[in-house]
Amino acid sequence: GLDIQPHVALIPSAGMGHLTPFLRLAASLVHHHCRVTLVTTHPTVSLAESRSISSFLSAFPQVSEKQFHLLPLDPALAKSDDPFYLQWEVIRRSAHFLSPLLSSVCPLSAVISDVTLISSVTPITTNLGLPHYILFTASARMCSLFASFPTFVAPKTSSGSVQFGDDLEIPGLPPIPVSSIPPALLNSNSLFATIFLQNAQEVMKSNGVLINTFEALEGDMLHALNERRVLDGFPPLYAIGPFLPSEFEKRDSGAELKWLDGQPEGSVVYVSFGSRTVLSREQMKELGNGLVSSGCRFLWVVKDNKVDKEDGESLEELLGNELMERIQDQGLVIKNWVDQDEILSHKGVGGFVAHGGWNSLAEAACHGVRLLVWPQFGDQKMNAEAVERSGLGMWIKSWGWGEQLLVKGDEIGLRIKEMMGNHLLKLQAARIREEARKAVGAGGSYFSSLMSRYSMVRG
Ligand code: BUP
Repeated sequence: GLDIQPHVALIPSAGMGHLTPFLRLAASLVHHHCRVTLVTTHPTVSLAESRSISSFLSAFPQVSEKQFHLLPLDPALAKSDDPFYLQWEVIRRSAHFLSPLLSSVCPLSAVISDVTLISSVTPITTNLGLPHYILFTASARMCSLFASFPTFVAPKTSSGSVQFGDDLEIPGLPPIPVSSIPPALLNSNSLFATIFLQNAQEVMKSNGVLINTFEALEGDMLHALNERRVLDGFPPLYAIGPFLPSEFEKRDSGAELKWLDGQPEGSVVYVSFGSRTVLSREQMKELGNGLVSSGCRFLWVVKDNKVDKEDGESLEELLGNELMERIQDQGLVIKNWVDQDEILSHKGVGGFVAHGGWNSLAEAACHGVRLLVWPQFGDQKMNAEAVERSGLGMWIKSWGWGEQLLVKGDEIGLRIKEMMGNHLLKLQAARIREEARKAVGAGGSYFSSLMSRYSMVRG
């Protein structure tokens, strides 16, 4: 029949940066009358992930959960010390469980899996004859590197290091400086590079790539990819962003909101480095000094552990009493998980100092909050470049990668002042917000019609 409800299985990967966009997509699919099955990995790396999954499932009882129990991994077998990259590897090594799991939820119309899992899921969807879509969880600019990576890695040196020229040339686009490439990709023996390469090869077999971005943010990249100027034969890229947070993500943010209510409009700098980035203690203090010296009001979310299951230190221990005292009149410092969307949508907030995780940047775009991006690792410089190109924000190339270089408080303070005082950025951010509003509905209905086409074909 033509009116069969489409049924989509979603397979997210590890880390809030990957889980959050999947849950937002799931919520949007439900609102567009799709049936959704969510594959949940057990265990998760962080508490934030397991909490987020539980609140999602209680908010959407119509979504079926399929529990995916992972094999234990001997860390000695995997070449990484990042708990999130290790979990990607664990999921890959447990992928044979996914086949019976997905067969048991047939009839499915399509499977959407995370970009980190493509090569594990492709054989299964091929075997089951199911359309397979990929959710790419970073910027379209990062996607262009992903698409073209296999053509850049050969030939390798014996040490496994990849020989790049000065810049990566992508026809018709500004080149990607080698200094912006995720450092882990420069050594093709690293776990990250191995997974990245396999997935970039296998993505070619997928039916399409979904991405949380929109025309006003990354129009030129989207066109280049879809006109196959980046790579011949790359699957269709569907810009279905910006993804919106959903009710299940609400947290009690009474204290932050009360403080924000007392601040002048657009005066506050929000500072957060995402869910898995920890600054060194020394860098944390310099950032604190920089925020104070900027003269701006600020709301700073401090993180002292990569994985939130571990015990942390108190703010006094982390920052010292002297700095804490100087901060008091000017800012609010928090160590807990905050409702970032609520904060970014508050009229008191005018700027955001961010690490460059794509979800955070897209959220800033949605709320018209200008950015100072300070990339720390992975795809974050690529994302920062996208933001700079769109006009939404700035980043300071000489700061280097977060772990490599101590940036002094005075310099940080100056740049924050520059970002907050930049009238052009403010105007552009407001314009991008308007465009984001328009893009929301379009992306959602576009995707739902794509999905119903599949249910018709298969129904
Ligand atoms: Br911290 C924090 N509250 O306190 P990114 C984060 N978030 O809502 P990441 C909160 O987590 P990767 C908090 O709004 C965003 O949706 C935030 O994702 C939310 O960075 C998400 O910005 C964080 O992509 O992941 O966590 O470093 O590096 O994988 O992108």
